[in-house]
Amino acid sequence: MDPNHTISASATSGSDFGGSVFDHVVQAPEDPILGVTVAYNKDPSPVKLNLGVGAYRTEEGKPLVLNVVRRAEQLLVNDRSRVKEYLPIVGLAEFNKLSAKLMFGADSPAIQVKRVTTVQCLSGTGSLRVGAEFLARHHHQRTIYIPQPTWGNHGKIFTLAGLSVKTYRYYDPATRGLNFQGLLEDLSLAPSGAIVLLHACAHNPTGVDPTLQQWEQIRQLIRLKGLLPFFDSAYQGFASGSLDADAQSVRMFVADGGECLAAQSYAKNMGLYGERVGALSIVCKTADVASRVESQVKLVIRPMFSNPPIHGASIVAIILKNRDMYNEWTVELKAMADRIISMRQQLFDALRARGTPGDWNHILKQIGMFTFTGLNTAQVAFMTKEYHVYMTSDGRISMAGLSSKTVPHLADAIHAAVTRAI
Ligand code: KET
Repeated sequence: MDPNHTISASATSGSDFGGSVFDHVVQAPEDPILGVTVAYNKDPSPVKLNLGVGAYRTEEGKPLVLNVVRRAEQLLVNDRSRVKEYLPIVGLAEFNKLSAKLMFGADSPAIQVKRVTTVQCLSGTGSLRVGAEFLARHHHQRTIYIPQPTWGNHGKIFTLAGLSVKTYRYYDPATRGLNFQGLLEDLSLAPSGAIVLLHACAHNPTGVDPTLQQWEQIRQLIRLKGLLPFFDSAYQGFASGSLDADAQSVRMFVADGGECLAAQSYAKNMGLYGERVGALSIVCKTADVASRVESQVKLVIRPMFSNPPIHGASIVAIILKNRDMYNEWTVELKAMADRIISMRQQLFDALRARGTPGDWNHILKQIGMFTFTGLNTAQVAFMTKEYHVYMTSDGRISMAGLSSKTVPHLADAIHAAVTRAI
């Protein structure tokens, strides 16, 4: 090689080209939900309160690792026969079987005749995404109807998966309840085959669920119109404290012999947020269809994340298969649900005691982790600025982030926001 022709280091160093190849990249906004925690973390105030993300906190304001989860982890650590080999593309078989039972019922005929395929995915979000990508490839109707409003990530997940997103009316701000007529009208106008996203229970962000009677009407309409239900089950056990009661809506749609999808998350009900444990089930007409569907779901997963992580799914499997541990889990789950319900009563009482104008009964009536307060964006901004209370701009507060100690501060903030007529 001719030394005179060696390329000088400076000629190739990035700095000599002036700008970055990414100079055109603009700063993206923070996520509307997870960004609340980012802002909260930056606030030095000692009275700051994070009611943004839906994550359970104890009465002391601390994150909670369930006792039963710690026990399961101990068993995992002590079991020297466990290895870290890759799981199959569809995940841990035992976890999938037990997750399907949890969702559809221990004696579900659909499971018995093998018309359900269940695959382990990356928590609720990953399960929704895999299900949506499968539908975008294989379902004849690529439109999905999501409730208005809904969890902020739904629209993005489905759009990026290749589905076209439309909304159906769900919440009526005037009554702070379900817009049942609007829902029925919008779904009856949906084209045949359209996918309908339904929150299995504890609708996020509104905390408003259909009654069982209303579910039955929704079911009839969906079946009559040949729509395809896709359930998002992120809060099983958190709505009522009972795992079976919170799965009723989904089970109604499986009992009629029809087809549906369900995305399950163990983030909230087992407190496994960061372990990213969830499952996607596709309930088909027959075992033969279910087996072909599973073969195609594997083709979605393999290039996306290859196969799912082993640790969290192993924790879940240990708890679900051991009767004693399962029972311990249900007790701990009920305690979390009950603490949230007691926060509802305490916040309601605190506002009443302050004579805060407005009807606050919805705080008691709403179901699940959140209260959809009805506070507007300006009121939320005021509460954050003046009281260091962090919540999503749509007025949603995570009741699980409250404690007896912080209720008075929140009530003061709400009272000020409402009475200052912002
Ligand atoms: N579905 C719904 C309805 C939902 O509220 C969440 C999370 C998820 C799915 C996804 O959870 P995962 O962690 O992927 O299993 N909601 C809370 C956290 C978040 O936004 O990521 C929230 O609304 O605060």
